[in-house]
Amino acid sequence: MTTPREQLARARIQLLATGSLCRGTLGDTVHAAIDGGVDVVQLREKELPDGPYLELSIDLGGGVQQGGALFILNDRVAVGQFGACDGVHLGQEDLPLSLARKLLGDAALIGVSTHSVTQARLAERGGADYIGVGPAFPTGTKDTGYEPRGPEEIAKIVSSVSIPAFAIGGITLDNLPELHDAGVDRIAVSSAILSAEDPHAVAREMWSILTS
Ligand code: TZP
Ligand code: MG
Repeated sequence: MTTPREQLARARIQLLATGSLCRGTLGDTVHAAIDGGVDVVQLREKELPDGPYLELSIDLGGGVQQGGALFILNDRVAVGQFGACDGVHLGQEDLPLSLARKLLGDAALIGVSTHSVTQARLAERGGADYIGVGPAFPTGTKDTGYEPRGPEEIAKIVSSVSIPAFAIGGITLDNLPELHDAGVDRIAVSSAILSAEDPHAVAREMWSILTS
């Protein structure tokens, strides 16, 4: 059987899943995207209190995992302790990695958002399973507080670690080729897939660019 870490090692596209960005239901959109090649789904619902977030994660997570994708929770370590996910994703301002690891145990996948080579190496040394690296391009989805890094800087950060590193922020079908040409082969995407008329087609096209 493939372990979650083996699955992560092969992953190319992480989808940040937020219902308000979808044209249809969150569930239909996520499943279409998984069919198109998304291999990690990170549930990102900033406004939902823990109770409804837990219910949503149980509803969505089983289907995501049955569809062959990993299921990660944005930030919510306490909800992650319930166990209905493969792990959590932490921002620089969230619970420290060492504490999240103590609470969730070795089996959990833990990702960390990074914005520089220093942060990327710190996350790797601290035992992160993967990192996000961004923002690559301007994005309207999150006020990141950081200037867009651009393809060359993102590729430099990605290549500074040996754990999986997913470029994030403003990635679209239009700018993905330049990111890939710079040396990036894993991405995390929200609006370009969720808000597309055909999320399946966009995910599939992104996957084929990343694997070309
Ligand atoms: N963290 C850095 S950029 C970003 C997050 C959550 C937003 C990514 O969304 P999009 O719509 O792919 O730019
Ligand atoms: Mg966060």
